[in-house]
Amino acid sequence: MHFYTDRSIQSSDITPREVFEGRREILKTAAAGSMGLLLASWASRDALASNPESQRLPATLNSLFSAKDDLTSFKDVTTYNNFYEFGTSKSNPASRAHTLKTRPWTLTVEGLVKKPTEFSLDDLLKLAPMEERIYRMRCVEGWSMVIPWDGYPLSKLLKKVEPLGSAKYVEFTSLADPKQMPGLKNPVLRWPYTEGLRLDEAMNALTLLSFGIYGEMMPNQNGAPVRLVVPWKYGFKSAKSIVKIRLLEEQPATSWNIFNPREYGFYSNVNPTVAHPRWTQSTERRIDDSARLLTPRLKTALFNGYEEQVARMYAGMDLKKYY
Ligand SMILES: Nc1nc2c(c(=O)[nH]1)N[C@H]1C(S)=C(S)[C@@H](COP(=O)(O)O)O[C@H]1N2
Ligand SMILES: [Mo]
Repeated sequence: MHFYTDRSIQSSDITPREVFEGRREILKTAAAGSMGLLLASWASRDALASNPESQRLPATLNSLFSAKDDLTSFKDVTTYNNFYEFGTSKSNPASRAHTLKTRPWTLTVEGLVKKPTEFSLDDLLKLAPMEERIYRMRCVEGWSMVIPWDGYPLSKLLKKVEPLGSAKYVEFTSLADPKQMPGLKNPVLRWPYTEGLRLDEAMNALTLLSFGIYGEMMPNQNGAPVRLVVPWKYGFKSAKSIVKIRLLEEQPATSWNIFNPREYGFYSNVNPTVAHPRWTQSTERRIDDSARLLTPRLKTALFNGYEEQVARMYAGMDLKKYY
C-alpha cells in the first residue's frame, strides 16, 4: 500500500531534490488525513528518510551535476550493497559493517606528488565545500541505483598534493583490517581492495570523493568514512573506505582485474555494446524494493548517460579493446 505515493507526485520538470523535499511535505500533509494515508506516509517516510542515530552532513545540491531520475530509497541504498570485506552477499554489509571503526581515520596521499600528505578525516571534511550530487550508479551485475552523494570533486584533494608531471595514474587502496572486516578471511579478491583510474579520469569534474549520502555521514556499509564515486564506470571502480591514494607512472594492478582480467577491465566504463562474458550489459534493473516485480528493465546508456562529460577522454580509443 505504500509504493504509489512517490510516483504520483513525480514530474519530469522538477529536480529529484525538490521531489524528495516535496515528498516529505506532502507526506506530512497526508498524515493529517485519513488513517490509510497516515499509514502510507509512515511506510514511505521509513523508506526514504534517514537513520535517526546518524550524523548530519550538510551539503548544497549541485543541480548542474545531478540526474533528474527518481531517487533510490535510503533503505535500499543502505541494505543492498557490495562490500566484500564484509561478505559476498548483498545483505552482509548492512548486518556486519557496524564493526568498522571510522574514527580516527587517516588517508595518505603519496607517490608522484610534490607534497605527500596524511589527511585526518577532519582535514578532509574541511578541505572543500560539501556538495550533494545525484548520480546514477550501475553495478556490473546489471542493477542500478540513483543516489544523492555528499562530497566534493577528487580533483580538489589531488591539487593540494601537487601531482608531478610524471604522474599518469591514480591507485586507491581500501582498509584491510581482519579485526574489523570478517570478509577478509575469504580470499575471493586480492586484499587490500585496490582500484585505479587514469589521472585525467581522477581529475574529471564528475569524480567525487564522498563522505555521505542523503545529507548524512556515510553509512559504514556504503564505504565510510570516505569513498570514491565514479558514476560513468561500473560500481566496482568506486572504492570504499579508502586509506591510501598513490599517484603512479604505470597503470596499477586492481583487485577485480587480478580476479578475472577478461571480465573486469581496467577502464570498465559503462558500455551497453560491450557484454560481460557471462551476461549482457545492454539493460539494467533499478533497485526498488517496494516495487521489485513492477520495475521494468531499462536500456543502459553509454558511459551510464554521462557521455557529454566524459566521452572526450576516450576519443580515438577502441572501447572494445580498452573495456
Ligand atoms: N573496498 C571495496 N569497495 C567496493 C566494493 C568492495 O567490495 N570493496 N564493491 C564495489 C562494487 S562491486 C559496487 S557495485 C559498489 C557498491 O557501492 P554501494 O554499496 O554503496 O552501492 O562499491 C564498490 N566498492
Ligand atoms: Mo558492482
